[in-house]
Amino acid sequence: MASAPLVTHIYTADPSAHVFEGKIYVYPSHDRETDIQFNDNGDQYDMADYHVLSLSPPGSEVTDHGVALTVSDVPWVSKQLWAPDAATKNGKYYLYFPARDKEGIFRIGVAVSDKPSGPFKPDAEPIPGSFSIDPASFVDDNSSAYLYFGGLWGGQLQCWTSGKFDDSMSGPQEPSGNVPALLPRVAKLSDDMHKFTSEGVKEIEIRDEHGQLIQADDHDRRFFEAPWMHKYKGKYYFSYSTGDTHYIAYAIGDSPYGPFTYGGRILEPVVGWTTHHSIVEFQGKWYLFYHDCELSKGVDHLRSVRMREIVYDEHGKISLAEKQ
Ligand code: FUB
Repeated sequence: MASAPLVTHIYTADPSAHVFEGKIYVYPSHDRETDIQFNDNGDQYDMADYHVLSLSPPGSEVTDHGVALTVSDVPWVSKQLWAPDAATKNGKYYLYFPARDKEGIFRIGVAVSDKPSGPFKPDAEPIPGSFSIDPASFVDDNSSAYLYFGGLWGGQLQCWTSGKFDDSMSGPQEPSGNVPALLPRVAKLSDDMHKFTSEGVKEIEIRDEHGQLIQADDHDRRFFEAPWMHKYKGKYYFSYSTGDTHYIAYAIGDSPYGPFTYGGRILEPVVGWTTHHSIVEFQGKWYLFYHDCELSKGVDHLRSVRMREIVYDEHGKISLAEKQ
């Protein structure tokens, strides 16, 4: 059972939801019409700006705050403003966004605003040391802030296994066989939220019930893209898309760095190839934000953001609430 799209006047995808100033703010990609044919490199996702949405309470009218950042605002970007996220600290709001630089390599930028709705002013350069796609920010109870990121195939994570960009690995490639799957990444953010700390970028381990790393051939459980972090009852929940098997899965750990143990699936495949989500608590209830292509009748790069309530059982396992 799908919920209604949050908005229908524009196509939106990759929703990152947060509660700021007592409202739910959603930071989605802004999908647009393009003649680019579907391919496994994701060239058809040719987005050029971001809009910010807000609502309070769930079910109420959604406000589109208009263009918050556009590709021409960002000196280092060539194209493809993909899945963003936002965070607040020190009284400011930070928008984290992936895009291809002038060499066609995905990097992650940061832009700042005094308001959660933007407009956001971007830094002139991407975050030093950043790469790949799908940044997801998480500010812990002690105010330490982290950026999770990574995505395979068009998202280029497989190009960075040596630590340097390897163009020969571009496109729909990843390890196969009984070897560990590629691992998502996390970096602690500096106090000013503009850089990674000297800790650098770390890999995040996702393990099975026996403590073994999820293997590359385990496409139902291995990380593909769309990381998200939330905390529930003191546990860290790392959730993600499995990509070519189209699930939203999650893993649970005791630290923001992991390791995380695979916990199950939150969302089965939706209409469309991609699946991407976020999880947020609002007024004591928990919500999953996600997208699908029902409104565009399956056109893969024209997606719509939706939300559904989720619940936890006594063991901390997540499922969609039956009654929505
Ligand atoms: O929207 C472009 C890409 O599609 C995102 O970065 C991925 O997570 C997938 O949703």
